[in-house]
Amino acid sequence: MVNWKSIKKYEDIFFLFWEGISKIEINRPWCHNAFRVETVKEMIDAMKICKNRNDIDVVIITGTGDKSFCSGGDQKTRSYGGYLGKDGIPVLNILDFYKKIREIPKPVIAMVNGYAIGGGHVLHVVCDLTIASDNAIFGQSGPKVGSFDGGFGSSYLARHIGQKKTREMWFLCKEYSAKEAFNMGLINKVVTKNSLEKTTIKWCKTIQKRSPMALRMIKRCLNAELDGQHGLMQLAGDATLMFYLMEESQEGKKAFLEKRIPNFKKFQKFL
Ligand code: S0N
Repeated sequence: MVNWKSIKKYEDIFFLFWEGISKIEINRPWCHNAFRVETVKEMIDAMKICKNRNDIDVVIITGTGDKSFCSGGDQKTRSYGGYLGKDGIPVLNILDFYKKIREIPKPVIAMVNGYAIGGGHVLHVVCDLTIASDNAIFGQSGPKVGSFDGGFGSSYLARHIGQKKTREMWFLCKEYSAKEAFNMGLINKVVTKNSLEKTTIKWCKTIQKRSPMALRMIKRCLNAELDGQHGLMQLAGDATLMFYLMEESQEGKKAFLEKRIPNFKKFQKFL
């Protein structure tokens, strides 16, 4: 029995927690869980909390209801130069949220419960794993509504399903069933609508038995290949973290503070 408890109240999202698992749920079902500027700001804030809290092991992203995961940017708030927030400044802040998903050193699972369209499709692509219900529908709609995502939404997508299929998806704006998505390697698993959350929780529970540091490092290494210097910086940051945990690193700091020459000779040089 899963007993979700609210971590923090927001206007556009639910942010929930249960036994080391957090769930960020877009709650705008009247527009198929399209995100507006405020929705994205809230998701970024929630993701920061997920990163900082030691008792959160894994993050689920989903949408309210059983019709939609997310239908991308709210076209009703789109203006000249981006999406308009309450401050009236046009932005495309969803890109910052995609970066947060890549950067958090914990697994992020997209639990796709219906339409994953446009920026909503990119949202699941960027997540580490995707589990979908059998009524889920996947597609890119940019060229239909006058937009495109040349970042993760295309280059990373092509790493999953190949260049030809990615071009087909973008050029034709076709929609694909969960079964088709699974067969093209776009998602990890398809389950019935009723068992979607149960299966996702089961995957989370399995992940929770694994070494957090090993998961962190493997995520960083997989990202580094595509993320260039930024990916290397993140990987190097974690290598530094691991070095800080070693006695050899501690010796350097201690010697400096004790105003003596560090004795690095005593440490084994591994082959
Ligand atoms: C999801 C679809 C396929 C569902 O179709 P269905 O079942 O026929 O329902 P509808 O009657 O169409 O929808 C019901 C109500 O929901 C509203 N609605 C649906 N989607 C949106 C949306 N994205 N924004 C605002 N409203 C939405 C409908 O308008 C309707 O409301 P009412 O009843 O009041 O008329 C179908 O709805 C669909 O195709 N939706 C649009 C999907 C889409 O094109 N999304 C946007 C794609 N672009 C992005 O997401 C850009 C993302 C982004 O920010 C970005 C990121 C990186 C680089 C570039 C960009 C960029 O902006 O360009």
